[in-house]
Amino acid sequence: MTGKGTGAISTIEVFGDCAQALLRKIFEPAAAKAAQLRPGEILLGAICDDVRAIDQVTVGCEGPEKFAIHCHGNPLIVEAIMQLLGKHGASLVTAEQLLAKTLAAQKLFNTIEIEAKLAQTKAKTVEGTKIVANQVGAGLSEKARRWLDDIKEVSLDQIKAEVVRILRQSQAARLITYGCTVALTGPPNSGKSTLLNLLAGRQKAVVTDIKGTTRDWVEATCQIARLSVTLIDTAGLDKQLSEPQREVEQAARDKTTEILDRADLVLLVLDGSAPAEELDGELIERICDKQVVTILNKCDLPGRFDTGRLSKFLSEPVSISAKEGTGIKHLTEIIRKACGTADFNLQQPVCFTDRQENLLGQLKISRSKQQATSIITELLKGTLCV
Ligand SMILES: Nc1nc2c(ncn2[C@@H]2O[C@H](COP(=O)(O)OP(=O)(O)OP(=O)(O)O)[C@@H](O)[C@H]2O)c(=O)[nH]1
Ligand SMILES: [Mg+2]
Repeated sequence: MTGKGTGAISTIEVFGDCAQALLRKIFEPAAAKAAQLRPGEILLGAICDDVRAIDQVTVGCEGPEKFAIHCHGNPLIVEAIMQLLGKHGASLVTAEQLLAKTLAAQKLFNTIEIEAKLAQTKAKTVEGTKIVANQVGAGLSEKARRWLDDIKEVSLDQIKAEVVRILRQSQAARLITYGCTVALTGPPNSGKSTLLNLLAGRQKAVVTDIKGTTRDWVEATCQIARLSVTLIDTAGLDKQLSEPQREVEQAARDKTTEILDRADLVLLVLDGSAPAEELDGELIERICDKQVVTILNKCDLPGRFDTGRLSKFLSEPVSISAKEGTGIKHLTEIIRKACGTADFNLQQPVCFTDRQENLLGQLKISRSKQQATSIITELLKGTLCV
């Protein structure tokens, strides 16, 4: 029931027809007299397998067949107790699966709303929790209900147009809710690592004036413009390296391209104090269909970069000095805009799970109202795989 990872205490719920019988097999109470396991009792004792005590625990008797084992929070102890329960025939479910089952059994919520309850715990920002909460009794669940109610009166094209809008807005909603990955790229020495350190608010990456300082990628999680961002600093790509460095360069290049591929947003950092050089062709190829913010760094030095030489697809460059912190507020606003999250209306209907997105993708290309009806019904009543 408690979150994954190390904590002081973890709680494992044991419930169902044979819960008491199962607990009697593995729990040895500390008190000499036999434990009654009556609802309301809290007992101190040990969870034991055949040969040894796994942990000292307290057991809360919450109901005739419902118990809470409070053990020490080391994940290894939790795992050992879970395995022991499994060995004695318990079926193991995660807290998320249990919540999904409980909510489904209550029949108070449709599937989108259950997904929203589950997503609440995963949202990485306050705005994200609001977006998800707004899909309960409103937002996407309300929209889907309306589609079903009005299916006779409304044209399929009208529904499809709404679906396209929702899918478009969902990309930004996902970035706000679950966070986004931002990759820093550009030529060597342009100041990528300096910018990473500044945005992360700590010295994560090594900065020197030697070209090619960063070889391995460096990651930092931070908040930028109210977004939860995983920033990744990559190796500056340089074609003019001598033979002994080529192998390292190639490995760094491979890693950089992989990171660029999965980034939601790319910050292309250029040195504004140096004359424009032709950008690495492979780099341009990788980022040309990505959301890119072009940055002219080192604006504290005299500008020598001719922006007219930039490829057309690159955005109007933002001038900053990563060393002195100049222009960073403006940059964070541009980042929020580029992610489509500026002025985002938290009330609007959006998808926030793959299941919903897949179904809306199908709805977008549905051929008849009958087909649309079955997709919308699935959206509202389909079963969850958690
Ligand atoms: N004047 C000035 N110098 C800067 C600025 N940003 C970075 N530098 C300097 O530029 C040099 C290179 O900075 P890095 O942050 O290591 O550059 P990088 O892009 O990570 O370089 P690689 O890891 O080699 O690709 C260092 O000497 C920094 O102090 C800036 O805004 N102004
Ligand atoms: Mg670097």
